[in-house]
Amino acid sequence: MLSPRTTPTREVVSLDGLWRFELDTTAGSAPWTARLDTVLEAPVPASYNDRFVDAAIRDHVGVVWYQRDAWLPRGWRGERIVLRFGSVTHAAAVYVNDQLVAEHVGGYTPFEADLTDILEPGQEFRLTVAVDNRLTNVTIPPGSVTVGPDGREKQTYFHDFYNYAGIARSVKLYSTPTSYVEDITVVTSIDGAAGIVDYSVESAGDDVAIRLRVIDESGAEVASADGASGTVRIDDVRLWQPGSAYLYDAVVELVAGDGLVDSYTLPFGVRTVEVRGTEFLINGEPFYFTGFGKHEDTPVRGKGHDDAYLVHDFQLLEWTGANSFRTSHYPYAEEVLDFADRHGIVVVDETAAVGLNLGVQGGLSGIPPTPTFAEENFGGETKDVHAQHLRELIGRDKNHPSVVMWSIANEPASNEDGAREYFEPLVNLARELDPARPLTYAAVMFATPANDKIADLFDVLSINRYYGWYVFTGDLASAETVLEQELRGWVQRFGKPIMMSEYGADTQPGLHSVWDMPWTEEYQTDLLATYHRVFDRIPEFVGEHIWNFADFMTGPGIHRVDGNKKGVFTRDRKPKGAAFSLRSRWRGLEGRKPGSDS
Ligand code: BDP
Repeated sequence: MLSPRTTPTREVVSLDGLWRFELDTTAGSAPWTARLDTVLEAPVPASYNDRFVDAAIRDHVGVVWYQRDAWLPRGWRGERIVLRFGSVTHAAAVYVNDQLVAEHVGGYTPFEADLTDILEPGQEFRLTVAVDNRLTNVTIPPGSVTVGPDGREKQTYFHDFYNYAGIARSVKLYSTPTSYVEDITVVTSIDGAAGIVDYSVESAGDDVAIRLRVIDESGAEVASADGASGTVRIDDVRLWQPGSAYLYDAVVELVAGDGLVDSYTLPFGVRTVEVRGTEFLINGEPFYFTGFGKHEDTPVRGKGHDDAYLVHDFQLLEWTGANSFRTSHYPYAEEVLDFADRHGIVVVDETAAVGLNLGVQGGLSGIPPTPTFAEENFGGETKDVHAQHLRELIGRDKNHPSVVMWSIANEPASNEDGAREYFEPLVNLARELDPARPLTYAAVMFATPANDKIADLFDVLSINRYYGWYVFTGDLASAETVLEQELRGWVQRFGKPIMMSEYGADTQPGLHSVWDMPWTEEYQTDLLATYHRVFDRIPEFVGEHIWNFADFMTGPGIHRVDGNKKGVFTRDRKPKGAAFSLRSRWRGLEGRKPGSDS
C-alpha cells in the first residue's frame, strides 16, 4: 500500500489535530449519527490513555469514540477521494456522516476508505471513528478480556508494554485521478558498478500507458522504462549503504497520449541483502548489527507518532554508534521507516505477533497451563489473522531499503508442539510475498537449541536472553558461561548466523554499587560487557540489539516500577551510564564486528 504523497496529480490534506472524544459507556447507541455530546478532546496522533486524569478512561476496555468535522476540498471534483488512517489501535469502524465506510482490525497497519461516491467536493462532513482496544486470542497481538469480581471488564495480555490505544498515527484525506497508480514494487540488485532495478506497477481505472523514470538526488534522470513491469539499469550507481544512505526517486506515471493521467514518486535505495553461510551481507559485505530493540513510547503521547522524538531518537542512535534497531514488537509509523531510509539506519521489521506463548504464564518453569497452539488458544483462526497482518506489513514496507529482514514473531512458544504447524505456512507466505529479504523470529528463553521446533525454517537466529537478570540474577560469571554454551549450541545445531535480539537489565538511574548489584547503573554496564565478551568469541555472531533503547511504560506488575527500566536511556531520553560504554564499543565500527578487521 502506497503512502499518500503530494504529486503533480495528487493532493493530501491532514486531518490531524484535536478530535471530540467520548467513551462508549456515555456515547449513546449510535454516536456517529450526531455530534458527540462531550467536553473531551483528544489529539491525533496520540494514544488517549495518558491524556486525561480519569482512570476510567485510562483503563477503559472496549470502544471509545473519536469525532471531528472536516471539509472536502472544492477543487477535488472529478477526482478519486480516499481517507487514510496510518493506524487505529486495535480495531476501527469509520463513519462518514451516518454511513459506515471502513472497518479494520490490527492496530499497527494502515487502512483506507474510498469516499469518491460518498461525498461531494466542497462539502463539510462528520467523521466518526469507533476505536476498540480489546485483545483476544484471535487478535495480533493476543490478549484476553475477563470480568473481574466487581463486574468490570479487565484486559490482560501476554506482553509487558502498556496496551496504549487510540488514533496513534496521522489521518489523511487524499485525492488521485480516477485512473491511478495503485501499488509499486521495487527490487534491486547489483551488477558490477550498475544497479539493477526490477519494478512492477499495479494501476486501476482506464487502460493507459505506464512509464517509469529514475531520478537521482541531484535531480538528473538516470534511467527510464515503459510498461507495467520491467528492469532498468542505473550505471555508476550510488548504493544505499548502512550509515550512508542514498535514495533515488522512482517516478511512475500513467500517460494517455501526451497527457499525464497520474504520477506517484517512490523513493528507493539500491542495495542487496543476503544470508550466506553464517554471514549477513548487505551489498555483499558482512554486516554486524549494533543497536536496540525499541518501542513507540513517550511520556504523555503514549504510542502516538511524534516527529520531535523521531529526530531525537535517531540522533541518540547515532551518538551511541548504533547502526540498526528492531521495530519491537509491532510495525512502527511509516515516518520512522522513511527517516531510516534517508539516514542509513538498518531496520529489522517486526510484526505485532508478541505473546503467542502461554509458557510465559508458567513463570520460570515455562510450562504452559494449556498448550499455546491448541485450537482454543492460538489455532487456525489466530494464524489467519497473523497471516493477514503479515500481508499488510510486507505490503506497506516492502520498498524500504532500510528494512533488511522481517521478524515474524517475538518470543513465540517455538519449543511447543504445534509451533511448526503454526509457523511453517507463515514462513512460506512471507517468502512468497518477499523472496528477497531474510526471515527471523526472536526466540524466548524456554526455546533452546535442543527443543526449538522452527529455527531451521528461518534464515537468522535471533535470541532473547536474560542470563544475569531473570536467571542467575546478580551472578554475571555464571551468566557468561551459560550464555556462551547456549549460543554455541544454536550455531552447532542450525548452522545459521546468530544475533542477540534482546539482552539487558532493569536500571534505576542514580543507583550505584561497587558490587554486582542488580538495578544499579554499573550492573547494567557490566551485564552488557559480559554478553559482549561472549559475542566477540563466537565467529558466527552477527549482531547485538540491547533491550531496550529507552525505558517504557508497562501494565502494573510487581516486576515493574513505573514501567520497564531496561532502557539505556530513560523514558525522557537521558543517558544512563551504559550509554557511554556502548558509545566506546560501537562508534567507528561502520558495520564491522568489534575486534575484527573486515
Ligand atoms: C522479553 C520480551 C520484552 C520484555 C522483556 C523484559 O520480549 O518485550 O520487555 O522480556 O522482560 O521477554 O524486559
